[in-house]
Amino acid sequence: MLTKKNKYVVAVAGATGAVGREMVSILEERDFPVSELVPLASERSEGERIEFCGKNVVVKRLTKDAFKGVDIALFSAGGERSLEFAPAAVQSGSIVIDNSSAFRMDPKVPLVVPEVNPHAIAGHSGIIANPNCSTIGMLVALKPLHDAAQIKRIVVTTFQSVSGTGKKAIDELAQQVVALLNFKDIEKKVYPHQIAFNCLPHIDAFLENGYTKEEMKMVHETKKIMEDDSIGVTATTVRVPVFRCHSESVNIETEKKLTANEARAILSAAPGVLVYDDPKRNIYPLAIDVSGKDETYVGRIREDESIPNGLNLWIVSDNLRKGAALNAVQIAEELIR
Ligand code: NAP
Ligand code: 3JN
Repeated sequence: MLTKKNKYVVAVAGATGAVGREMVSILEERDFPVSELVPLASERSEGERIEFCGKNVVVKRLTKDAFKGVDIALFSAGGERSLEFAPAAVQSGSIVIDNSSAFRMDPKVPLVVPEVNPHAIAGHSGIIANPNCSTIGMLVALKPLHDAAQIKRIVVTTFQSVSGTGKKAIDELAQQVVALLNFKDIEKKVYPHQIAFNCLPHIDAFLENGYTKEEMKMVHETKKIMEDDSIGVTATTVRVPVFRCHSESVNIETEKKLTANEARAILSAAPGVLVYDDPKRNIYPLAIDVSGKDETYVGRIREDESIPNGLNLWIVSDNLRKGAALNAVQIAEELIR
């Protein structure tokens, strides 16, 4: 349990990464009551400085001893590090909010999107898991529709930005674009194919069933967060040459009929959702506009004319914010409330 305090010691494991840096800036932006920030990373970053609230805080090495006195530990240093260090952090008395997939499907670990299932936080025993970025964006928009009309099936195709892969992938896209525009050869270190000016239907490892791990994360995590195993989910996840924000084309089939206007009205009142849907004026969510925003943007809301009760939606959210760092900080805010 977290003891109520005026301010908390907060560690960020993976503080030098794409998600970790965003966590640090969101803690500051949202005025999270931090008495001390403890940025942790690998030995490569030991001694580097991270700016937080006007101060330069020295990055320490992630070790099992690093969590003494830490109240809340935000983890975004990869699944292996979470498996190795999160139990030690809990042992030291910290509550861990973990961004990796390491504990997401553990029945003892709540998997939380605060707009969808905040009540699940109460059941934690030291670790709370943050879902995958593609799942978070989709469910912020779909939960209110599920409450209104009971979703039976979800068919989703994602268009995921390179920042979802981390800082090396951001550099790879930038370098490939510059190289190609200068008629030079490209280097491929992060992705198996050229990502510049290309779309890769491949995110994370392929599984025996032909899907990727990313696709199956969306299937399993959706059922757990919505607390409804009856929802059918099928996903195709695609990496696109966009720096930031994941876009998703989502088709849902519902038990009860919802018109596009009814869906628009429900989503307009939903927490964390912004309806951005006026195609006649070329208004629909775009990755470049949603970048840096907290809300999940929804547009292109249409009835699926091929079935009696179906809707199509275009959902865009900032993968580093709502898809990762912001969702984790919102969980921490719920914890201290
Ligand atoms: P990234 O930009 O590559 O950053 C990785 C971070 O982990 C860096 O701070 C790195 O430290 C640290 N790290 C790596 N190996 C380490 C080690 N052996 N010991 C200690 N620290 C180590 O990656 P990212 O995009 O921020 O993602 C990090 C993790 O967050 C992912 O692996 C994933 O589990 C999770 N994530 C979740 C979502 C989501 O959907 N919710 C989205 C993206 C990422 P150095 O700088 O010292 O190398
Ligand atoms: O690729 C993306 O857009 C999201 C990536 C998420 C990710 C990257 C590396 C490891 C994850 C995740 O959160 O599912 C993991 C992981 O399995 O922890």
